[in-house]
Amino acid sequence: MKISAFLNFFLEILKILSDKIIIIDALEKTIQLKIVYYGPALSGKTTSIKQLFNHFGKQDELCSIESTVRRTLFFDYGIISFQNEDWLLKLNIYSCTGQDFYIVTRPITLKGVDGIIFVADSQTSALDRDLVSWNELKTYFKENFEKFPLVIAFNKQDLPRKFSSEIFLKRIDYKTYKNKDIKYTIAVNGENILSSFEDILRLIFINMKVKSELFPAIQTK
Ligand SMILES: Nc1nc2c(ncn2[C@@H]2O[C@H](COP(=O)(O)OP(=O)(O)OP(=O)(O)O)[C@@H](O)[C@H]2O)c(=O)[nH]1
Ligand SMILES: [Mg+2]
Repeated sequence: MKISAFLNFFLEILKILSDKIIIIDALEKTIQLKIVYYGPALSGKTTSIKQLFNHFGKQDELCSIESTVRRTLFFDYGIISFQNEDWLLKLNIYSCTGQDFYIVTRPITLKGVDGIIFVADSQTSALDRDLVSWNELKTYFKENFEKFPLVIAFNKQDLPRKFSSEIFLKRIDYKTYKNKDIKYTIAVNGENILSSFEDILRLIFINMKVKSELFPAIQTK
């Protein structure tokens, strides 16, 4: 999808929601969102973010704190902004490190998150690690996780030995969740990276719309 089509998508949403949702700073005319790529070690979180920033020509603005062997130490971080004549949409994008050695950084990175892309490694050998990572993520949310906006990206679809996504979905009892979606990605060549990103934004906005309808008194700042 071209950037213009992508932008139009947001401008449409902004038109619908700009006077309804709570994180809008009406004075500054800015909407800020935080999106985190989460998942087990080496599942492709950093690669996915890099592809996303490449797509928008922002590769120089992505800050990755990596070890000498290119593993994420704390997180990757960057901002993608969209401006129309009235509003600035600022998307703060992070990845958590998948290495357990740095586990303390994960809940910190998740603080104030609006939506998550859970990057699962689809290799058969990684299924258990995906499940452990999912269960850990759940513990950071307590009861809100069920309805929290989240896209599961089954990454590394180019590799031959993959588990069926059905197995993973059954093990996590996917059908009990709301505001969730599923994508199949190949981060190394960018396949479905943008559509996963659009999807999480869509889920975030749906979630906010619901919230604003539920709590009309606190809609605006
Ligand atoms: N074949 C294949 N390899 C991938 C894909 N996505 C990522 N990789 C490779 O998997 C390895 C790990 O990718 P990263 O993006 O660094 O993974 P990560 O999830 O950020 O890893 P940590 O930050 O250490 O948790 C790298 O060698 C990538 O090139 C994919 O879709 N297909
Ligand atoms: Mg990484």
